[in-house]
Amino acid sequence: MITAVETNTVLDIAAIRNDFPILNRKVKGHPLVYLDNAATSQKPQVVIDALVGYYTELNANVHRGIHTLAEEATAAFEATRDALQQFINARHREEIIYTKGTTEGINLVAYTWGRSNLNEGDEVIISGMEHHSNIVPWQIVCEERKAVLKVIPVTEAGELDMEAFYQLLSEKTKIVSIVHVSNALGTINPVKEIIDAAHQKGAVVLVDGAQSSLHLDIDVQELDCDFFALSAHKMLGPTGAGALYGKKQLLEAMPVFNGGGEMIKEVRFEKTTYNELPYKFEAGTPNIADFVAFKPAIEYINTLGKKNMRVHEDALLRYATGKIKEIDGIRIIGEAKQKASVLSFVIDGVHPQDVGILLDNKGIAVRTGHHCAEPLMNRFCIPGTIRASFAVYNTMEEIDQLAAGLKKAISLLK
Ligand code: 7TS
Repeated sequence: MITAVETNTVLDIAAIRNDFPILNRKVKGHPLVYLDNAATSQKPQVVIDALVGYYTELNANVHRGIHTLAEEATAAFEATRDALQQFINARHREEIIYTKGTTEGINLVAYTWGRSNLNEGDEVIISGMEHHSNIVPWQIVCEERKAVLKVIPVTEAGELDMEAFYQLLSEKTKIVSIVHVSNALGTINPVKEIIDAAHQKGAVVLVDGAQSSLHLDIDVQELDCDFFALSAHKMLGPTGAGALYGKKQLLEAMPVFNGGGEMIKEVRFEKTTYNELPYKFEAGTPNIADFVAFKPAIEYINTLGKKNMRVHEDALLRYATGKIKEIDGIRIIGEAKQKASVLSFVIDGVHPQDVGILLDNKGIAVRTGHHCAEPLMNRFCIPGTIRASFAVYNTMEEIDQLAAGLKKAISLLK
């Protein structure tokens, strides 16, 4: 029997909860229990204030005007790039390309680096636990360039089969594109080992950091990854903003992505020349407000400290895992040794969606389904899972409510 667990965190979780106004709302008459953080995190008041403040005080287009608003908006917009550079420890600020999110970052690499570097017979390695956004762009570009997509299998425990990876890796491998933390299993993958091995064969590596950038310390220079993609909305920030890190030399050699304003130096009908990094990849008016409000999210994470957050999140995961295992008929999917903040499970004879609906009736938000990782679900021969994913503002009491809600749902559905 699992009883209350000490989180040993130095953080004041009750005070942190007060920073997130949405946590005060009720759903179907019950206090919201938000356990869908892997889909998107909630936003602290400082981020909401920055969004409102931008439209109240600053709104102007960036990089184009000499009037005061344009200058202030540009400064606020660009300040986030500096914050991001520090956040992931990139060597140069121009290595931070603004994107709409992880999906766009991966597509950017596939369509620019991929189209100019992949040739017939070359190989791209991904894994069996990728989100669709790290599968489909590679399928598209492999088909176009007649390259071959190879997939690292996933073990029963939900870890990468590293022996199989070493067998797949060869001089034919041109890129390995790999998820850092699986959104469906919570597995933390050994990306440093993968990067070092890929580099020895002359391949580059893209790390999908959608799920890791809030929970793990990210140092792109130490990792030595060639690309790293992240989304603001999974890091307490707004939707519609994200970043792609790329090593400067690679980004400089890559062809442009979208064409339009901002990404050009000079446009002539005969020939157009392109802007320097990072603007060469940033065509059109961006989500200015969202990038401005991304900075306070990064600062908020820095103030709490990722290590402190991890202590609490790991305690939540341990406690939830123990609680769920006590319930008859529940099977956890993904029991890797290294996990972060995600607990996926199935219940014998019960469809995940039915459980999700019953939990929602109690105000408990979980995600059910394939989590945009259909091949992974097929690997485990299941239609989907019930996924509870945790963030720093979640509590042990919320996990107790989840466990009670699950017991009730099972008694109704079985
Ligand atoms: N990669 C991983 C590992 C993800 O978890 C997600 C989103 C993406 C890429 C795409 O990120 P986006 O911000 O561009 O959409 N994952 C989820 C999820 O688990 N539930 O909803 C979205």
